[in-house]
Amino acid sequence: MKIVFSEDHRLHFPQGELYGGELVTPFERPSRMEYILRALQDRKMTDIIAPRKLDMRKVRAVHDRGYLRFLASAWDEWQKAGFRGEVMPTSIPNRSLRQKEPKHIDGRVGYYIHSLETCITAGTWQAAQSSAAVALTAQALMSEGAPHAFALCRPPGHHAHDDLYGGYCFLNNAAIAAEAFRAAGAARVAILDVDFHHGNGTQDIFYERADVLFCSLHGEPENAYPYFLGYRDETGAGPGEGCNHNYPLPPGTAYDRWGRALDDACRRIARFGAEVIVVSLGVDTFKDDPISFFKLQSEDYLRLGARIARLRKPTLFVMEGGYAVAAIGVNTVNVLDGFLQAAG
Ligand code: OKP
Ligand code: ZN
Repeated sequence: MKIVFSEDHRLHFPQGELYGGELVTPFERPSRMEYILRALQDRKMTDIIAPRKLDMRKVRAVHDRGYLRFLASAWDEWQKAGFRGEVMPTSIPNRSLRQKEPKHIDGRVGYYIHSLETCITAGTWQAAQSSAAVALTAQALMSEGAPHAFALCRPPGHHAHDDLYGGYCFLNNAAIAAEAFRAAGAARVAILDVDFHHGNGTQDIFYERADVLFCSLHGEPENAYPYFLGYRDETGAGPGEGCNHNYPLPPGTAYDRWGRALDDACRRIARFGAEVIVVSLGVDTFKDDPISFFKLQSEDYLRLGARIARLRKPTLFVMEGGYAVAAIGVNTVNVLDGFLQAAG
């Protein structure tokens, strides 16, 4: 399997994540990639290439222009305003307030964020762009004939909306790749999001679209981040009605139940007639994940990969979350391994 990866991810490593009223070292940290790379090497998956130059038009096909301008200049503006810490908002246009972009950076940060744990630093924009380039390069390899690929993206993407960042995500790598598959001629694309957290950004981006099916298995929003999206009754709107499927699951969910939801999602994807599948691959469903509450075991990731392979469709894996760092290498590579074995 072709793997795309960029060392630029290191440029994004905030000192702080707002967690339980404290600023802690972010769970989403560079060492995650080192564990995955080591596990790939152990499994002799060494076909790793650097991304091609980023085509911004493909990013603009998904994201709002004002939002991209904001991301590109946020750090510099923050410095110019005389702020000394990392970029974080103080004021958010919640309910009853005007949805209008201010001029001052302190206000603009609030305007473009949806959850406050995520800081922007000097290198964040470059890292986010490289992460999108990783996803787009893997997508291009597939449009050029590869049957599958692994985009080892960092920072992750599935919480990023067209004009909102948060949940460690800035550019929605999976959505950008899905849109690029459409532009390259795939009539129907399915996105299967198996990260522990609901892919609110991806759902929102394609919510009214009939050409992109979105299925997500995740911790139920009553009890899990991102809290404000991901209920079962969110089924799409307008032409996209019936093209969005959420599988919210309770604390303690193990593979018996999780696998049944996966099976249902896979049957929907087959029925939808997807020509290509983008998998938002998070392994924070693992039993020891520090911020999640599912109970998957390392061997379950082999079964996950094998189930996806049984769809017999070109498949792009895009890395999302997973924070039990010592185990994320084995778990991630198990998905790819299970997929390759079953794909034959
Ligand atoms: C990103 B990805 C938990 C707080 C959660 C943000 C989590 C973002 C997850 N108590 N904060 O989907 O893995
Ligand atoms: Zn997650």
